Amino acid sequence: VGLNEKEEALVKESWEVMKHNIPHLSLRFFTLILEIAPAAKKMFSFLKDTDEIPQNNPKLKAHAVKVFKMTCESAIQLGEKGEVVVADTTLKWLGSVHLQNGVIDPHFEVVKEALLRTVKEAMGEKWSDEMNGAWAEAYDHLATAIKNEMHAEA
Ligand code: HEM
Ligand code: ISQ
Repeated sequence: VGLNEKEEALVKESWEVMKHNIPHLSLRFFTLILEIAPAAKKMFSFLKDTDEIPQNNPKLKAHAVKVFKMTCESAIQLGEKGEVVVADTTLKWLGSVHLQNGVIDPHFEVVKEALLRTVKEAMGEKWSDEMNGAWAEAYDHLATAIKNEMHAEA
């Protein structure tokens, strides 16, 4: 089951606003992940040997943009088709990347919280509980698909 029409509209509406500010929001998203779970820093290859503020790290920026866009685009697709549409090979790849980097299921809650806070900050006045719920549901679908791949491989 995907999103209902109202939720789909809310996800689309917020993406229309957020897509004009992708680099900034991507960094904000990652910064929130590390704020919620500082220990996660050592999991990311591009941060291991640096105390540098994430803002100045081009590799981090590229990764964060990719992840943020993927999450948003999959939310939109979920609204339209009612299923997670990330290419099958991509889903398998995501499963193994995360498994290899030591990601475990509870970590997905951290990333979820960071994503929802990013949306909230980005939308300001336009943010609503319903919008939050729509993003939460969209994220859960993608996260579940990745976790399933991780479990299949483990
Ligand atoms: C790598 C997406 C959840 C930690 C990646 C990559 C993508 C991605 C696309 C590959 C980046 C690249 O090589 O260009 C996602 C999505 C998630 C998710 C869509 C949720 C729906 C998580 C969670 C964690 C996590 C919960 C745990 C903190 C990592 C790590 C890497 C990675 C450590 C490897 C980074 C490196 O190369 O050093 N993720 N991710 N991800 N992800 Fe995630
Ligand atoms: C990988 N997986 C989840 C979230 C991320 C945020 C920034 C950079 C890489 C990521």
